Amino acid sequence: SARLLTYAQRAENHHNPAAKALLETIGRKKSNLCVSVDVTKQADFLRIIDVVGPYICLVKTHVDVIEDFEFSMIDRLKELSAKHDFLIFEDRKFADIGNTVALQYSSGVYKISSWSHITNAHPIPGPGIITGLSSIGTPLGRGLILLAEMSSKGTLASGAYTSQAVQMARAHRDFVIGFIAMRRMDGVGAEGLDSTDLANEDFLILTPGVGLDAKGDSMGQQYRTPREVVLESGCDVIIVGRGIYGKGNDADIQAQAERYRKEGWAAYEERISV
Ligand code: 6AU
Repeated sequence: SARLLTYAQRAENHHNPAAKALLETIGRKKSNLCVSVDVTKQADFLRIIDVVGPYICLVKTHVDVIEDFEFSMIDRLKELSAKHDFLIFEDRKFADIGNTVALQYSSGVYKISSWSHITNAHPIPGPGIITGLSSIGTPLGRGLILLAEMSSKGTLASGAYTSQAVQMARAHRDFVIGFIAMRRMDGVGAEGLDSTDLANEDFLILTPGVGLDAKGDSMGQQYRTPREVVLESGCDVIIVGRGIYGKGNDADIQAQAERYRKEGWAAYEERISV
């Protein structure tokens, strides 16, 4: 199973360009850290990314929370992505019919498909959401992450819902590169499927709800440590927001980014060594 392979080995086996590039970047930078930059001003957004850039494989954005958004911010983001060698993940959480999500992905103010290597979607509408997003994203070499589980208390994404999300992804392995999930999805919803085929499948598990200093927030978020997430649950990328950008001045933010990078990488090294 992919759980015991190195990121570099997995990069060689991957055909989706975004998944391949992400796995290569993780190996090259020795970082499985994705920073989520959920701030509301362009200047703060760009400054934080410049500070954490050296320590991350991926920046996760919520562009629709930026109050003073101008499209030139995307050009600056792309420059930082080249300067620091990271990929971009717009956390759009699409959740509509195929035709609508294709428009939301390609058009409007943000034109997400033109700059975001990876985006995500809820499986709730059924496979048409993948077809719609793929019609835009596949020609551009993009990758899609499905939300198979969530980090929040009381989430409805569990049990049969999670299994069916994984089954939807298996039917579109060229474009769906992985999941937002709290654990590996190996074998989930796989009853009756060919075991060698399953052993060769390699979905990336990107996991939010990661924090070293808090257990949660007042609105249902729940945190686990990088060690619990990567070593015990077998996830591939830790997504950290307030645990990094919420920690004060630039020096503090930089120190936190380095701390989470080290913790996430040590947990991975321990995982592949057993
Ligand atoms: O570290 P935090 O709690 O400050 O931020 C976590 C980030 C937020 C959420 O929108 C996002 O991760 N997130 C997601 C994603 C990435 O899809 C899913 C989920 O289940 N929980 C979660 O927190 O930007």
